[in-house]
Amino acid sequence: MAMAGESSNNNYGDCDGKSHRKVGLVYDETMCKHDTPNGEDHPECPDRIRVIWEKLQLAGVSQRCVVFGGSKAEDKHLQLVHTKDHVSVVKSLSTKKKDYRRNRIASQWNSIYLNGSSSEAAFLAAGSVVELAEKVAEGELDCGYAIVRPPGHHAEPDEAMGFCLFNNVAVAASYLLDERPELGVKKILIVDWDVHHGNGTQKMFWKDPRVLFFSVHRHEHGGFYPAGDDGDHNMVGEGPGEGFNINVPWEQGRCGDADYLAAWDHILIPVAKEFNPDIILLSAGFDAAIGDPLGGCRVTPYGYSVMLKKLMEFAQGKIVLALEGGYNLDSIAKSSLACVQVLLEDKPIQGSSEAYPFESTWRVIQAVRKKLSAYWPSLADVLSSNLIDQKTSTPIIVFSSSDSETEDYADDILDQMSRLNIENHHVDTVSTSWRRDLSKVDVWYASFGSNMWKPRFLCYILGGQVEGMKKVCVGSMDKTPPKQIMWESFPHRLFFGRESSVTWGVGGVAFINPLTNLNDQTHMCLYRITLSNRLEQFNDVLFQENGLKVDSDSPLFGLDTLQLVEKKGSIPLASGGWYGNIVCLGKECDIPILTMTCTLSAVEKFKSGEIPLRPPSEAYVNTMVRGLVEGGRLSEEEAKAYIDNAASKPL
Ligand code: Q9C
Ligand code: ZN
Repeated sequence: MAMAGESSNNNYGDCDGKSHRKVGLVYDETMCKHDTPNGEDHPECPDRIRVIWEKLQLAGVSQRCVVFGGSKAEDKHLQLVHTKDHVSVVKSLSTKKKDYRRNRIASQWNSIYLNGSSSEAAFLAAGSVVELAEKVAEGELDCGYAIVRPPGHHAEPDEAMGFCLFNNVAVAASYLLDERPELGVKKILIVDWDVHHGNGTQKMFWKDPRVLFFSVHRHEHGGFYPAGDDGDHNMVGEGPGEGFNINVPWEQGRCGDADYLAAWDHILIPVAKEFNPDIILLSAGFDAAIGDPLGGCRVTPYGYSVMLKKLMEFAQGKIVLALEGGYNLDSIAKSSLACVQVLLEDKPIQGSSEAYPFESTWRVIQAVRKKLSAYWPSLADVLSSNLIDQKTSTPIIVFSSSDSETEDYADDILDQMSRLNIENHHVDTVSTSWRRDLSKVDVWYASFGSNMWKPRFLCYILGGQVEGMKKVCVGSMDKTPPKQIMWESFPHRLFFGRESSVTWGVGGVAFINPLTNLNDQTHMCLYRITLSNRLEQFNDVLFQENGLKVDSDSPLFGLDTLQLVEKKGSIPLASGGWYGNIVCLGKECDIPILTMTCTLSAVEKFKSGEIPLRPPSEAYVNTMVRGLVEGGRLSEEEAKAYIDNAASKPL
């Protein structure tokens, strides 16, 4: 792989003769040396910046930028926002000979790991953002992107936190304001679109009216990292800085382009116009991206490019992006590329977004506008009801962390499960109306994968795990076992796909094509979900299949959806999981037979190879075989041949 310095060619003009902006990029392989002390997996991994850099090179865009290797921050610049003590503690890490000394220090901070190269990487990350910001402020560059790690926005004056050692963006902002007055930077807008609240940055400029800090983040009333009230919308700054701190705290996950762009259009952009910054620093975490294992939001590369484009209308386009979080390697690479293409202004932005913001998004936006209108007159108007009537109502299930990602981490899964239990309970006792309504309905849940084995399916009802499963199920709120079980075959194609799953490890898992094909027959085990809260169980199975968590507004799958699926055959739910497509296979005893599989568009991706077809793991095969054999459907040999056939035929 090329090192940063090798490609610092300055041919930022395009071959079509159009003039482009002079875009700076910082990349330095040295920042990859910061890693966990014993090589344990961690989401904030060295490959994050490597994949971004490789993507920019492969796409041919880094070659059109001015590329810099990193440079180390000076102590006195770090001390503009950090205590002397903090700077010297981080500096001392490199001289420590033993991991255990560093581990001791790391353990005193929240969510921090350290190795012998952490200090060097931290100084480089902060120094690189300083250098890039300086060049943009001077006019040597128009704008730029610092592809740095460790990230910075959680780091507070006297402590490291949340994978962050120094607050890179805050150091750069203070450097411009305090150390380089001759550059004429008097007002800085810091935009933080990382999915987490930028608590460190907020603290550092809390009383400073020269810095307008805007953070949009998943908050969930203080339940999302970094938990607490700091990210609340009532936190507007203090003293001379009052009104110069703006938090947009999402109440739920699954926020996507529509939600973020609504916050842009109805809060950030009008305020930015009034504030009229001299330069913009962007805490560009990409963990609100679709597919991120920690964020649970759904911003697309297109969404990021539109948000960035809108910011480029200010400060004559002087904008500096600094990488913060972002833990799905593919998502952060694609999102970064989209952003650099916007910086280069080399093509019109293409794409489209899902329809509307969530109802909760409008609620949050209205609350923020109300609170901040005391300081920013452009926020004073009440949003028209035509506007806020355009909304996606919140389904029961809130995307949290997908079951699908190989990048999932045991800690986060456990985290998610403990939340699930609490929230299930909350739903049960506080908001029960939909659960009561649905208790009068019967459905058959038809399974064609591992759930054909009853003990495995019961994990979704009773909780727990069976042999071969790498993950524990939380179970359903209603623990009544299925009342009736029967087997049937349906004319749908069974296949196996995906590289791996959290529950089964490496290997594909079972799907059926939602479309019927009379040449195919798939064996399915039907569990009768009868009266008394049984459809509630169906919802609980659905969310466990899709790695989702329960919210209190309405069920993901309700009576209306049931009618719809009976009429239309299949309906994709906006669940974000792999099994978010409900297919009605017909009726038995006048009860609808429902199954869950992927969407038609996912089938297309399997066909094209964009998502891999993969034979299932041994553990998964064994579970299916047990189901088929114990259910009296096939002999062991027949079952193995049946699976083998489905796994080896092209789609
Ligand atoms: N249960 C950034 O995105 N998660 N930091 C800790 C503890 C920490 C994220 C979970 C997430 C930090 C820069
Ligand atoms: Zn983050």
